[in-house]
Amino acid sequence: MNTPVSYEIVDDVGVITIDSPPVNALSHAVRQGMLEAIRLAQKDASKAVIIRCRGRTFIAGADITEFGKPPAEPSLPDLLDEIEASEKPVIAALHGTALGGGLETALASHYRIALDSGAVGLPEVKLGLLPGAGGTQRVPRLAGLQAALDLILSGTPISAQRAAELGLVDKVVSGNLDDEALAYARELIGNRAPARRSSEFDVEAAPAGLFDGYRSNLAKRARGQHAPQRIVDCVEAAASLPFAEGIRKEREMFVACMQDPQSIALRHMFFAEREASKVRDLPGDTAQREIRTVGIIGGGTMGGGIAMSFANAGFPVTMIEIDDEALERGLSIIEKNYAGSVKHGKLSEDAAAQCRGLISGATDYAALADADLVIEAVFEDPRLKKDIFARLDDVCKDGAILATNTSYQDVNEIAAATTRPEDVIGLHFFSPAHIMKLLEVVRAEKTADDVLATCMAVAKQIRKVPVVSGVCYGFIGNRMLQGYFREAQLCLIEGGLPESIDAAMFDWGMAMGPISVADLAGLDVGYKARQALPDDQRGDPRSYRVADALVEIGRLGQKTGAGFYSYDPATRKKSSDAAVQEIIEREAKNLGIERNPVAADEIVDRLIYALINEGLRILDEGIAQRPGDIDVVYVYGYGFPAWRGGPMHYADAVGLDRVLARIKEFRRRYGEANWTPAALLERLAGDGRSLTEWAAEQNT
Ligand code: 3H9
Repeated sequence: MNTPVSYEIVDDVGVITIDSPPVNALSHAVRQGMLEAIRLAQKDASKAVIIRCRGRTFIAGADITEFGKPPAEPSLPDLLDEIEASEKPVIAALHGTALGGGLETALASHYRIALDSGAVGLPEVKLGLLPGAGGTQRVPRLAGLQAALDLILSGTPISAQRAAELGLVDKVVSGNLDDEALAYARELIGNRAPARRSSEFDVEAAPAGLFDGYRSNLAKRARGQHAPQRIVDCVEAAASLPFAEGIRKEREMFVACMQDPQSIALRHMFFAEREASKVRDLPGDTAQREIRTVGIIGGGTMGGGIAMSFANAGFPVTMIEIDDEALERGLSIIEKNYAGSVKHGKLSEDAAAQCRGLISGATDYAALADADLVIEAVFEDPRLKKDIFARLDDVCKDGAILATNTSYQDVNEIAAATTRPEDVIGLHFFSPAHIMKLLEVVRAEKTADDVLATCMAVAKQIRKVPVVSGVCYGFIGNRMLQGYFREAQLCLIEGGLPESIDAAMFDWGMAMGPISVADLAGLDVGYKARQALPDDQRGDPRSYRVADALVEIGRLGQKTGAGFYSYDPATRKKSSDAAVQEIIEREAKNLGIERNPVAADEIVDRLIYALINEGLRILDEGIAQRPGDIDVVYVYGYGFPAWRGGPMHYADAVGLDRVLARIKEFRRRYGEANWTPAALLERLAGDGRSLTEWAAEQNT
């Protein structure tokens, strides 16, 4: 039987090797194997012990797939107690990413050597957890309280060099880590180095106000989240209690986090993000096309951001604009964005210049003749898009992938404007495209498998999170948003104010309230779209009258300094505007609506349940592959709080029967047109099944 942990003696050094792909997570088998090995090492002739890993990384943490299952002995804390108690010096040899329980294993060892390309971190907070195997007690002892708080609260890994500066790593080496670790072990043996236990180190005295300062800062920065506050409690315990008591506090807090719905939601997101990049009916070994150069049509905000995303990942990009003036404008926005990245310390001057140097411009489509992937990013005019694709069909080489960044248009129709619809796909980026991580990959009827596989892989290369969507109006994200915005506007005219609607959603956890989002996006966009439609296709008039009235007096949103709010021209700070309240009241009166305040929980339920209901239709139609994909879209593209797990996870957490009952209540109160329960919701709630159960059945 293959065991993930082996033990051997090399000269007088005991070597424990963990080999458990893909990331050497601390599964039950790994913990068991390590325990047996450390016990063997206590009894043999070895004089020191090395813990090292095979494969791409040192231990990347506890095995997240085991969370929520019954605990199996030995627990990680028990194992680490035995490692630390070893009479012989234990040396952890780190490469890759030593994360979470992996770094905690290293900290419970007596000495740490790391490869210079490595990184260490405690990312538990990103899973709604805290380091639960001594991390909150040992890091303060080795690196100090503030460094501990920063490392554990950010969850972001630091380089091996930085870890050495902080005292978390003793030695950083290059070359062959196995050899270096053995040499280090011999050096320690030669020096008769003791088994140096970090639990026995003193903790510095805490500066006055340190912990409360972090707490109040987190109340804003990590609004609504429990794990960060609990982390501060644990580090405070490290400063004030003996090690054993601090560990007890850490355990208690870890268990509280583990059972917290916030952590369940974040763990769901961890796996949903990874699963989303897999296309169900596409074998993992589907051939891919080679992408070396990229063309972008349109140098506006979207085109520029997309160009930057590719250049940042090392792809040469040719950006096409209609004339020199437009091209100049587009390139200068890119220039400004890079300058901003340098100013904010996100890129070095050199790196920014290198990326910028990869973007060139042209006004002739002939410049795209050699491009492997061309992305059209012009404004939403279906005729224009079809013209562009017909021209691309003429100039692009055989096998080039032709993509549209449309947010709404029918990708099948766009594909039909070419003689090669199999090469056409939708790549829907989110603004600002060089920052937002979501990429909806729209698979049209005739999109070839290798085109889809290539785009999923390229998305990862440019550090996006890809989610596959079928073709429908607005794809996954924007289609769902319609009901969400409709309800926001209805709550407004029925009795709310921009501030009360935004506050309800912001307090619930959304990154931004829907009224502020509308101002940011520009009220003229929806207005123009509605004007193009006959009256009977514009939707519920109560849901756009106020917005239309604002557009008609030139209040288009942030860009004109006024929309639902007024904006300070210098700072863009928003403020309420009595004139808007008057317009809301006037329009309500014209529509015969008697305004009454709408409670915050009703606002939240109406907006979120509208999202959920449409999400269920999208699943039923097969537009999204699985509920988790929709969650990824909403968390990465629409500011949905990750700690609520996305709209579909949230629906399961509330209970589909309760969601259905509330939607039926809304149907009774507000009518059939906006509140017909999705058929899938009726079916699942009727059978007492959850979306998670349904998704598992779909996969089998
Ligand atoms: C913890 O340690 C708690 C302790 O403090 C206390 C305990 C008492 N477990 O991301 P990738 C899988 S909490 C199980 O695509 P990359 C992943 O699902 C843990 N599985 O690769 C994927 O599977 P698949 C703290 C894991 O190279 C495959 O590995 N640690 C785990 O882009 C490849 O992953 C963390 O939070 C795991 N811990 O990135 C670290 N990790 O191929 C979480 C990964 O079937 N992990 N998998 O889809 C990461 O951040 C990244 O995976 C890592 C590699 C940077 C390691």
